[in-house]
Amino acid sequence: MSSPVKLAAYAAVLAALFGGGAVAGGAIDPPSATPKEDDMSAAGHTAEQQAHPVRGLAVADDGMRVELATPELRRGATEQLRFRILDERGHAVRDFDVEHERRMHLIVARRDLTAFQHLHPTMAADGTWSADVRLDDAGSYRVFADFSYDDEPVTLAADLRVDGPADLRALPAPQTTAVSDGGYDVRLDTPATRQGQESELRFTVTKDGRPVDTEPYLGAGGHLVALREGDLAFLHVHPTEHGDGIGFEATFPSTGAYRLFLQFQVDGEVQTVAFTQEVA
Ligand SMILES: [Cu+2]
Repeated sequence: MSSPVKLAAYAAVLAALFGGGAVAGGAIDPPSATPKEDDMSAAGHTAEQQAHPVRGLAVADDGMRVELATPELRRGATEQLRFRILDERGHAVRDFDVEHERRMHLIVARRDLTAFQHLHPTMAADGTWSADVRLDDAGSYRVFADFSYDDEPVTLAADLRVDGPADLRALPAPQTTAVSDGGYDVRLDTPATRQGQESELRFTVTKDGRPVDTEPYLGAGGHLVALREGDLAFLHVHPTEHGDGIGFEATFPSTGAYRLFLQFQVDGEVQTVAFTQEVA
């Protein structure tokens, strides 16, 4: 690229960054002014990201890495989990996009998928994110930092240890009904799911046999995290607007078992419920 063209492109990127940053930054976070190099032009990234049906298998991807400052937490105590997202030069990224109403979604899942937490950490001025978390069971956990940067969805993940005797369990067999942590009955209706094909996952919530009106949560009818058994690959799913209940579209990239963690809100309280999904 010749110099004038390169400079023009760089200026356009800066304008977009500062323009977008000023609007979004005013809403929640202190504005960040970290200029990007011209290699951040996103055209190549977009196609590459869309070709990635699974994420969350790596600590580093697409020029960013997650650095977990607290790779070990004590069992049964409220501890502060801290991490940063670093760019290629080792600088903390601070100018995240707002996605699903937040700049950062933090998922903590036990390796055997028996434990799941979805947290919204807060960011300090130096780019360090922190969240209080309490893990009552020893074992190995996966920490997913799910965010959007430069209009690209990114999910990076790192391992977290909780020391002590660990009792690992097998994944529960698939069932079409489950009870949320707050006692709501949830039914999962899904046609047979096949690898590589888009499937619709539809959840309906009842209590004592009567339908329950759920409230919007994170800008949608609900929030769904799908993790693959074996490697905890993190699937990207899309909420659907149409139909009854809470619906999502998901494409399972391979056969095998997945654990679906649905969250929805009723009377201001977030409910969590989990299902096992077999994919043929
Ligand atoms: Cu979130």
